[in-house]
Amino acid sequence: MNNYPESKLLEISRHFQIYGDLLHAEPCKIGHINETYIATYNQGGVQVRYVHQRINTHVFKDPEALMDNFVRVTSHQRRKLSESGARDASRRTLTVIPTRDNRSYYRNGNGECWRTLVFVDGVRTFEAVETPTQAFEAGKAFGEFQQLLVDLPGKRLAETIPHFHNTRHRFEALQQAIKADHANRASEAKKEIAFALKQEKNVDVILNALAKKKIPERITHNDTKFNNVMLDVVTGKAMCVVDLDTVMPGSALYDFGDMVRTTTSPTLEDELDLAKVQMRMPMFKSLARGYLESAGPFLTKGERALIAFSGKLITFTIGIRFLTDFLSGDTYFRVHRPHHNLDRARTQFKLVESIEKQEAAMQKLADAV
Ligand code: GN1
Ligand code: MG
Repeated sequence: MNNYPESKLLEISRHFQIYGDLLHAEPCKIGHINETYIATYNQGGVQVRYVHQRINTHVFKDPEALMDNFVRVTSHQRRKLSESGARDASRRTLTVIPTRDNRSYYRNGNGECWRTLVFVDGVRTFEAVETPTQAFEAGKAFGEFQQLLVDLPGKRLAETIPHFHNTRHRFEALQQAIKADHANRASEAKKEIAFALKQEKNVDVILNALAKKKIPERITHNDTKFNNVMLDVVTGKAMCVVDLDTVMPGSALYDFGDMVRTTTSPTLEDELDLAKVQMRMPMFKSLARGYLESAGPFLTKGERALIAFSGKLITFTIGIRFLTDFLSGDTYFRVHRPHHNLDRARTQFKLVESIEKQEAAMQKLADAV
């Protein structure tokens, strides 16, 4: 990551409604897409922190629409939380600090787009789940996130990345990348390519269910990685989910599937030792219990029936995205070593196999919650 010089950050920060002097700022290294800085200000003698984030406009081509979604979603959630008497509403949902001309983000002369958020204190994220309780908390938090949005008023949210979890679209992109072989890497990924192409039978299942209205479109988070849940450092309870750039119309199953991908294996998504990569049933059980505790009341039968399958499908979908990016020369996901995207793809595919072996038992368990 390129560290943004503090002097430039100072210039950016002046455009937001922050009243204080910037003391220092540190980059936050989580995430493959945006650039994030935690900045500390002296505000009337008190140290206050804010989050400055540069939106990756190669990935998010319409920052205006994205920030419109962001503000609508977070304001609605905060209003509902305060009305229900929830304590700590400003730790439970993100708060956008407007610019001095009352916009939700600032675009500088170079076309860079920046937003600023209230820093949520006393919370932390984890890259990998350590206990079943954490899996439970993650499930519950994303279920609540969806639940707070079931009655969002106004027009349909904008699609910040069109076809984001559209597995057919992702599969076609992979086929094209194999054919083009721009970076001359297909020969290094023969096994992974063969595995991916063999999975075509699963590609349209959720898309067809959506198209035939067997499952509903909902407002979903779409990036429900475990490291997007902030857990309270004292109680271990989930406080807030972050990374709201992909909040848009989707399927609840995509959210649940990505939780399965990122909470049930003891490994990180780029683990090299594939023997360690596996779907662990106790984690799945806690995750499903947490999710169904908050999302159960609004999920339909059709959605519930695909709970276990969704874990396999989303893990596969992210896997083919990594593989496509590897074949295309690493243009999308930030990489930190050669073959990084190939390693990530391999890990996802190992997890797909592990889920597939246990899929029937997983579904049975979810049905019994
Ligand atoms: C990206 O940047 P980050 O880590 O929040 C990606 C997700 C992938 C994830 C894989 C906008 O998320 O879709 O699941 O990497 N986000 C976007 O780790 O493409
Ligand atoms: Mg993200």
